[in-house]
Amino acid sequence: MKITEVRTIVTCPNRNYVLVKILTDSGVYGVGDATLNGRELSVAAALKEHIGPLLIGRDPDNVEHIWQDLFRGAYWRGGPVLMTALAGVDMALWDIKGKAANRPVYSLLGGKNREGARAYTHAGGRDFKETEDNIREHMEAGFTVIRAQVAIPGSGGTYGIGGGKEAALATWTNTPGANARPHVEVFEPGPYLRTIPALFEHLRANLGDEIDIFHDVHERLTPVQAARLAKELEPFHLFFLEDALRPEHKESFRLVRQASTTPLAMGELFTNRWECLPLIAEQLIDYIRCDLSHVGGITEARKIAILAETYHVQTAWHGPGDISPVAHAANVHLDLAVPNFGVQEMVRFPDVVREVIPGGPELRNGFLYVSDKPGLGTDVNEDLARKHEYKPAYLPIARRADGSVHDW
Ligand code: CS2
Ligand code: MG
Repeated sequence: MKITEVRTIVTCPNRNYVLVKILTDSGVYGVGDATLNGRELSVAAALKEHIGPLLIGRDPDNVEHIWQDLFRGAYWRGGPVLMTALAGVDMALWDIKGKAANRPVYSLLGGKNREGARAYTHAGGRDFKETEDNIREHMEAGFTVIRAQVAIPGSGGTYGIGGGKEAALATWTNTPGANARPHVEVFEPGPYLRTIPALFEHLRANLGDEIDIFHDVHERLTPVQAARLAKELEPFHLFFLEDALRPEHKESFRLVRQASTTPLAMGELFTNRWECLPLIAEQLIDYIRCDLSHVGGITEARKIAILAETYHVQTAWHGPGDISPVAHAANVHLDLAVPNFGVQEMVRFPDVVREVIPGGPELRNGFLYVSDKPGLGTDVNEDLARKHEYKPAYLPIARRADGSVHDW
């Protein structure tokens, strides 16, 4: 089999997605996800101008060889743009491999360790009661793990709230279009550090101990602040505390780890296994939560999972609305296969996304399932995709009250 064409498809059914379609001379094709939220066209250009042409004439079965060629062979390596482009190619190649072998991808990864992937979704609210009510709705829908965020007084809208139900939808946080500008939020550690322990005290008092709940810090704290938060949250038994620190400062996790037994998760901003390695090998985290679309795809995430398994670290792959159902399917194929699966983040995609990019995982009673179709089971409807043109859009920006830049 030979690769004959590499198509880069940029579409905006509800938000922007970048898909890679790799076609072969045998008629089999594969589809991968190369979406990088807010930087979509830079990945599309890397694919169109630099990476796609290198694949023509190659045998798509040699996934690892192509991966190594694109990662190391090009001298310039790593970073979110190139690793997302590589991830798109990698997923499309695994899709082809599965279709050619007439097996679903999980089967090629070692087969099923479990039937479904335990999933979590997002709850948010303008106050504690609204977050609590939103959690109750998710529990009624079958979820047993739920992320809880709440508006912080004085922040002008805080990451992850979106006012109740919207928190669990794959929607925009700002209005896309030619004049789009990032939404600016204020982040001050004082109100934040007072609010979050109080939120979890409220949730445990009203929801009991059984439901697994947790919080996403979104890399906003200093090491000592994160240590304080982890310690103060300890009585409320979080499932994990997500992304407490900036991705640059792996060594700072030692401080947080020493301060408490609150389980820690990290990784959605990492782009390769070497970034994960110190946290895994020193057992400074409990969950590694890279994004398959940003670490170079299934090939690299599988290696990260194996490293993690060696050190009692479980997986919790990033599954937000800004990656497409193709990447969500790749997540679940890997979730089913690895022994050290922990939990899978998910969002509900609106119908329009499911029409343009069909075949994503299905949720039943709090678990995600993929189809037994050969490959990833997902596809892109190119005619429909063309009708939904790219719209510029940005992630929000967090600033301190004095106007200086803070980590989002
Ligand atoms: C979040 C993401 O899902 C998560 O845990 O941290 O929503 C994140 O903000 C976006 O993926 C950024 O693109
Ligand atoms: Mg997160």
